[in-house]
Amino acid sequence: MHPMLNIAVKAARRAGQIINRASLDIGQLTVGVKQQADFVTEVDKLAENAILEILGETYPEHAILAEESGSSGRADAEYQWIIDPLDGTTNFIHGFPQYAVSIALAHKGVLSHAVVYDTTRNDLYTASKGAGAFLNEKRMRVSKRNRLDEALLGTGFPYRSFAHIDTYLAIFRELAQKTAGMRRPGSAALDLAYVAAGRLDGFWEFGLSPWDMAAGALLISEAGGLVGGPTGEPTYLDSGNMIAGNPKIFAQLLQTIAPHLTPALKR
Ligand code: 2AM
Ligand code: CA
Ligand code: CA
Ligand code: CA
Repeated sequence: MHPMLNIAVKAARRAGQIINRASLDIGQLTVGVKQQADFVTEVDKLAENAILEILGETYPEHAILAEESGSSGRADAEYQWIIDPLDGTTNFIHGFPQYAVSIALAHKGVLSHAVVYDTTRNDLYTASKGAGAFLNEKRMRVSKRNRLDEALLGTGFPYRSFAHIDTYLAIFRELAQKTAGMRRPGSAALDLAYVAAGRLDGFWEFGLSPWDMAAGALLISEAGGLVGGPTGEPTYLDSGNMIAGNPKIFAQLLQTIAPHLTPALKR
């Protein structure tokens, strides 16, 4: 394992310990609301601090983009860590066991290492650019399913910004009729890990943040899948609008979604 990935794994496991310990006593959680339906707990912050401490000890010169503390470091830093200490906070608060730690490293803007850690199952998803994607010790591949009518898709409902809800629902209506099913587990990072592992054949969501997507995106591309914006362009990390899947399903998703897109979603 590459030393940088190794440090990321160490940080993810430390955050996972904090999350798992706290999950035994969710009745004691103090829940804050950042904005309407956007919740944060002290566990999100403790987990993030633990990650930042481990990364900072080893790589003090690297820049950081983390959900709870924002960005820090030099704008011209070669390396940037993109961190979601707890993806699926709403699930965590409810004791619904579907959440994860997500840590990615970008080198000169290119994703190079990724960890998604499913703390409730102790499942570790990792990837390094050019070296493949792994679930624990085992190599991951995206699914080979090539028919949309046999495909199981993951998605996330709009929850904060409802700018694209009509478009979202129109696409949902069409895909609900054209696919084998859709799942909305509530942790985007873990949904993307499932695409990489071949459990989901595709995924789509609008309005995501970079820390929801960065690690999962590298898992998918290293597992042989494709990731892009709604028209296939590579700008999803900026726009937050993301389509992913095995290559066959990715292409069919783009085709299905295209006629619904508004100008704002084509940017
Ligand atoms: P979070 O738990 O790290 O905030 C995509 O759906 C992402 O949106 C989730 O992975 C989740 O990341 C975030 N999110 C925040 N509030 C949400 C809510 N009320 N419902 C669904 N997702 C939410
Ligand atoms: Ca959040
Ligand atoms: Ca998140
Ligand atoms: Ca989070």
